[in-house]
Amino acid sequence: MPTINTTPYSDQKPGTSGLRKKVTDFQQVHYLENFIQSIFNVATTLNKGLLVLGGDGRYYNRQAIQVILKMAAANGISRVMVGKNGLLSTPAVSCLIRKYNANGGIVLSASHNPGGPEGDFGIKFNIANGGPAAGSFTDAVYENSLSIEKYHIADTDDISLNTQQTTYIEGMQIDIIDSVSDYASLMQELFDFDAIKSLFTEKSFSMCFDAMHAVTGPYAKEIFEKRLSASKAVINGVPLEDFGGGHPDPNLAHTEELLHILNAATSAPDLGAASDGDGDRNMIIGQNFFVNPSDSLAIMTANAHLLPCYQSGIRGVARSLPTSRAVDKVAQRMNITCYETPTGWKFFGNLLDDKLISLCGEESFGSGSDHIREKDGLWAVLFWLNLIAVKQQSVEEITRDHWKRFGRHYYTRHDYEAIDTTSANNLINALRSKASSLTGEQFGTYTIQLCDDFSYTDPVDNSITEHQGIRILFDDESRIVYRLSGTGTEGATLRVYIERYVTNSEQHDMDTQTALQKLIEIARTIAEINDYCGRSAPDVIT
Ligand code: VG1
Ligand code: CO
Repeated sequence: MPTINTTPYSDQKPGTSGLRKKVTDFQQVHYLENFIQSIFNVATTLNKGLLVLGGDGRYYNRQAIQVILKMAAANGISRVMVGKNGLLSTPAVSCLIRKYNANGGIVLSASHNPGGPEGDFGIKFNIANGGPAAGSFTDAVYENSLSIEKYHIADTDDISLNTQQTTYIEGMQIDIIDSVSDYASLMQELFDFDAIKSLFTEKSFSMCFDAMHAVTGPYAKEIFEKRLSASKAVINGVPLEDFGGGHPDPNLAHTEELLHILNAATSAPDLGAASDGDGDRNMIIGQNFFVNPSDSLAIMTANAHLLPCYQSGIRGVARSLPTSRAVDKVAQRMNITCYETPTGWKFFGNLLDDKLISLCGEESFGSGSDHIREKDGLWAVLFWLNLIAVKQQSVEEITRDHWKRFGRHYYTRHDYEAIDTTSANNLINALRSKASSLTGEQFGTYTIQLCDDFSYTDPVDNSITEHQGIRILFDDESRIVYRLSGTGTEGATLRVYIERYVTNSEQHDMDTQTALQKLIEIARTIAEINDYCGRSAPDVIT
């Protein structure tokens, strides 16, 4: 098989979730091939093994799949399972790897980043447990990419991805599979589909799911409309290469159409939901009511025992550092451990594999459980539907009840996007160096109890991950966290996470930005955001 000479690129370092770059970067000569060969060089267990391959359907998905298939054949992989039309959601890849004992999977996606010829593309590698590869693996891939001199690729025609079939490239078997059925069946095993179905057929309950022209369209139609009889539940359900020009990020800033439908004065659906480019994120809303993702994780934890799949109870839970501490309150009450991890799903893998936790989540609209090793957007929507079917309460009632029982964590994230990378690094370094001296400092009524640079020791393999974000804890349980994004493709993005804990239920109805106003100002002052970044306001507030 042909071996092609190549020269290395210096920028193939994966971030929070795989390698994410502009499409035009991936279109550079040998750029894609170099990175894929580096993966194959490091993932030696793929040799003579099974690989799962698919993507979120964005621009360059199909071209990349053809290249990867030819390279897989030339690298000694025995068999590849590919989603029809090249489509597989991130959770579906995780499900397939586990179900068919694959040796790994490649997901082609830049997740919630915009797509199209001028947009972003990305590559994630998942290991045999179905989850994202750990930092040690991606570091090794990056090292390999820095000195790569050749790659292997079969010299053959493209294959058709449009029909389910089994075909071969130079002896390597390729199964083009239905993208949806295995995943949909797993969901049906986990949740009480009869109870959910009766919501739609016997009660006057209705829902609207916004697939944002991303990968979940076919999954949502099969699950909500076909299996659960929720008629006309899905909007923007056809995957498009540029997501219809939209930003496939399920939050209040990017789901205008869905919000309009849910906030209608008459006949608004009871539940609104959306997911991102690759289907691993979720947003849950009720009529004129938004469920903060951190609250969603806490509510799931408090109620999981009511659902068939978690009847026997929850072992433990985990949340990423910037996620609000709402779930900590629940864990405390339930007497289970709540782990605090760095940002990114890869840190949950060991905890799930070792059965230390059953549920986990992130503030960035991600939640999941031990059913797979990725966050899972449709799973979260089904969880809420099942909960509504059991409790016979609205989204708002469930959430307000929760606040009454556990208190409310007002929570917001302020993003400063595309700022100068050096300035962003300077800001974080300055915070880091003054962290320890901030303890005891007072800002109005707020006193800093602790300020540090978050470091995580994995309780399973004892690996240490440092410099994961600056956290400031106040004596009233308020908190500010700062970190730089690891998924952007332009300059740096500073994320500032702010929360305040309020137990008095008479104060559970404030506007979030108003409730957090003082802390927002304190966060800007401490980090000197204006001075370092020249920005007087964030670009995106979630
Ligand atoms: C962001 C989120 C993080 C999430 C990651 C991947 O990372 O903050 O919580 O795990 O995206 O999600 P960052 O480094 O930009 O803050 V996805 O849906 O892009 O695979
Ligand atoms: Co995603």
